[in-house]
Amino acid sequence: MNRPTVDLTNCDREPIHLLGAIQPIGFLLSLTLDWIIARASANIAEFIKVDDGDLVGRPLSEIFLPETIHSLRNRLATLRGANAVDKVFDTPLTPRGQPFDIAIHISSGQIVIEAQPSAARHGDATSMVRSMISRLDVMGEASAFYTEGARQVRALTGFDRVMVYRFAEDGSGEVVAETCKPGIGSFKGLHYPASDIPVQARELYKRNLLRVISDVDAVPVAILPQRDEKGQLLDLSYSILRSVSPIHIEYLKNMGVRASMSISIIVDGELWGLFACHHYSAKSPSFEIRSVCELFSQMYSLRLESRERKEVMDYERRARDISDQLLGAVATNEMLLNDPEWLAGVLTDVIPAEGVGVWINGNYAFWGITPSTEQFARIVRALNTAAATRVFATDEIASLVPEAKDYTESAAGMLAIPISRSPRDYVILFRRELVRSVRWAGDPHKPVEYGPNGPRLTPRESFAEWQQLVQGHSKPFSAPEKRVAETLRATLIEVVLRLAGEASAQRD
Ligand code: BLA
Repeated sequence: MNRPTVDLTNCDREPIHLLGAIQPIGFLLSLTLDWIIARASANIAEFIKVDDGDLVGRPLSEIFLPETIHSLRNRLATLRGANAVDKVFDTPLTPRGQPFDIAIHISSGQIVIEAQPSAARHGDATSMVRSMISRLDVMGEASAFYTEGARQVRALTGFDRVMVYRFAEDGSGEVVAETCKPGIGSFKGLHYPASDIPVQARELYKRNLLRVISDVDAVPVAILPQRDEKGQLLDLSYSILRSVSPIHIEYLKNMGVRASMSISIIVDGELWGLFACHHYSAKSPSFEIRSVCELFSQMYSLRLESRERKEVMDYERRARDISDQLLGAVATNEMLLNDPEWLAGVLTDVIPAEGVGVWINGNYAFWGITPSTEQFARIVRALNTAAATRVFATDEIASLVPEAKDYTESAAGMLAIPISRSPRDYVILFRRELVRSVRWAGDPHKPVEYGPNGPRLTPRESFAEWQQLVQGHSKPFSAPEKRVAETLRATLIEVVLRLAGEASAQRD
């Protein structure tokens, strides 16, 4: 089996967990389940004294101290599940050898041991995380909560830049918070296309919460033999030292970044985002710091999850209040058409939009930035033929009305609420094209040079790529927004019925 050639068009297919190499900051051994060495990274002699000759096929007990093997066996016995990794700190591996930090896990039916020379310990991980977390609990606004998370990670790790990178539903992302050393420019507010962190990487990051790239200039070290007798490569999904995709290395190089680390933020079982860290010289956080980061991120994710639940509840409560306001206002507003500004104010309070159009019995009224009357009429006709009896939302009106691609500066997306039983009357919320509402922040680092994969792998180019991808699209209407719109539809139908009732009573 040959490895597929990876280029910028098929990044999703690069098997990043099967690259067969580690970073040179430590070494790796894989063992059969009876502790016979099956594979070793080619750099092992740089770390421990081994006799000449091949290690493969020899019992680990010929090399490691018996007490070290004993504590590793204990760790293995208490590992929770196949996907767990345990660590032992500050332990010598060989007689009179230096102490190592060691990680142990099971993969592809083998025991995987990774070791890195010990670093100075910081203290008790749990109490460190507790004090980091306590500072988060006083953060009110979401943006303050994100920034404080980034600050805590930076204080712990000392990376030059720490960002909170948040994924959108389509896999693209935005830097929503950032803290960095002065004078290195800002990425805050920038958006990037989904392909910058391809699908298989996002999947892996849901399972394995942290990865470090210590030095983009370091030469990866092969794990030998690459394949076992069944022809299998060692699955490095849970490896601590895994060497990473050369395409991503080039991306970092073009950014001028020398070392990077990212930690997954998981909300409701999905990859919500990452703490993304950059350093402008080589950097290799210790196993202990990595563990604290992972634990912090898990606690942070739980806090975020409950904040987001509360936000949805608050949002739905506000939507109910708005429904009540609409119903209550009928007595004073004879016709919705007479005061579109009031109606828009009420609606956009819960579903942000730049413009609102109301269409009742062939009469219409507008507020904000909307298509023209003729364009609006054609949208309504298209909606009628689409038999919209429920709320209809799209981030690309042109998918329904092709001419809409010519007026994305006034409306690129819409949410249409049918407000009469026959689908003829509507309240429509309009959103402008997304790229127009996004800020191009700061002046990101100039790329140092372009590598073999060309200029696409730079932050500025990926912002341009993202701009192209979202051209003609608005910010999509979210699932909670669509749910709220359904509630408002029921209310508006009732309002319209009442208005019709009042009108006919006045005529009688
Ligand atoms: C991985 N891409 C990543 C990672 C990040 C980014 C954070 C995780 C690895 C890490 O911690 O460094 C992207 N980094 C960003 C973004 C910002 C940032 C958006 O700082 C914004 C400020 N990358 C590309 C293209 C491809 C690609 C075009 O730009 C593929 C053709 C691939 N990115 C790619 C791959 C990985 C990756 C394969 C996985 C690396 C690995 O874990 O092995």
